[in-house]
Order: sequence, then structure tokens, then C-alpha cells
Amino acid sequence: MMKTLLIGCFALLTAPVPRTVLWQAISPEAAQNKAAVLLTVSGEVDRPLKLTASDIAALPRLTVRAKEHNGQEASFEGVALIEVMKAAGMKFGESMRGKALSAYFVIKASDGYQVIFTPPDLDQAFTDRVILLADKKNGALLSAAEGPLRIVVPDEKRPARWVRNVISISVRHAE
Ligand SMILES: Nc1nc2c(c(=O)[nH]1)N[C@H]1C(S)=C(S)[C@@H](COP(=O)(O)O)O[C@H]1N2
Ligand SMILES: [Mo]
Repeated sequence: MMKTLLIGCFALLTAPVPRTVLWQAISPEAAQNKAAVLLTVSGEVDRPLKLTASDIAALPRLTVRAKEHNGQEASFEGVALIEVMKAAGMKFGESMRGKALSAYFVIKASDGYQVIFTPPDLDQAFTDRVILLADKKNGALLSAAEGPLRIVVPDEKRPARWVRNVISISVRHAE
């Protein structure tokens, strides 16, 4: 009996440690990647994230045409911000009521600039506008001045929320 128990314990201790749910939620391949973290998602979320470029590349991608500050149309490619928030465990659509509607995201840049978005800014149940976390413009990776990640808010009259050099997203709820 004692021997079985000991063997059982030993088996448990030597069992391969499962990779964290965090990385599996993004993609198993991405878990192998040792590249630097480009974006952290933290705060009041079910699954805090530390995303590398390959994690971001593994999320559903899309291209959005939008007019830049200089008035020129450009084609931005990346992931919809909502996909990042979904990967972090946030619920949208029908479950967006009650406390979910008091949430806000603080998007922070490497220069300390920060702006806020709210779940209805992103949710297709509320708006047709897609807010993008872009990593490419006109087919090329974003320049160091803009990237590696930039928020693109198509059709917003002022580009003040087009955060350049995004490094983190912190989720909070109004008290
Ligand atoms: N990181 C960062 N992003 C930023 C800003 C900033 O100061 N820092 N300024 C914002 C403002 S006020 C404007 S008008 C646009 C300017 O976009 P542009 O750099 O493409 O001209 O960037 C926005 N994104
Ligand atoms: Mo601005």
C-alpha cells in the first residue's frame, strides 16, 4: 500500500509539467518562441498575456484602410484589438452588460503616452468600426517611430488615439 502510494507520488512529481494555459490559448508554436515580449495585457482580466511577435502573428489578421494624420490613405495590417482582449479572456457581444460595461483599457506607449478604450469601442455588436493593433503599413513592418505596434482607429476625426509604440494594455473597472 505504502509502496503504491510512493510510486504514485513519484509518478505525479515526474509527470511533464503542462505548459501554461496562457501560451496554449494563443498557439502551441508560439510557446516555443523565445522572442522578446512586445505587448503585455494585465490587470482585471482572466488571462494576463505576454505576447511576442509570433503570438501576435498567430491571432486572426486583417487589413484596414485608413487615413493617416498626413491625410494619406494607408493600408494597415495587424490584429483587431478585440482579438487580443478575447485572448485575454474578455467576453463581448451578448455578455456585455452589467460590470462588463464598466471596464476600460489603458493602452500605454513606450514614451508614456496613454489613452483609453472601452469594450463597446471594439465590439461588433456595438459598432462596425474595427480598431486595429497594427504591425504593418503598406506591406512593410512599422518603423521604429511608429511600431512595432500601433493602434489604428479608422474614421476617428482626430488621430490622438492612434497610439504609436504600444507596449501594454491594462484592464480596469470603474469603481
Ligand atoms: N506614443 C505616442 N503615440 C501618439 C502620440 C504620442 O505623443 N505618443 N500622439 C498622438 C497624437 S496627439 C497624434 S495627432 C498622432 C499623430 O500621428 P502621426 O505620428 O502618425 O503623425 O499620434 C498619436 N499617437
Ligand atoms: Mo494630436
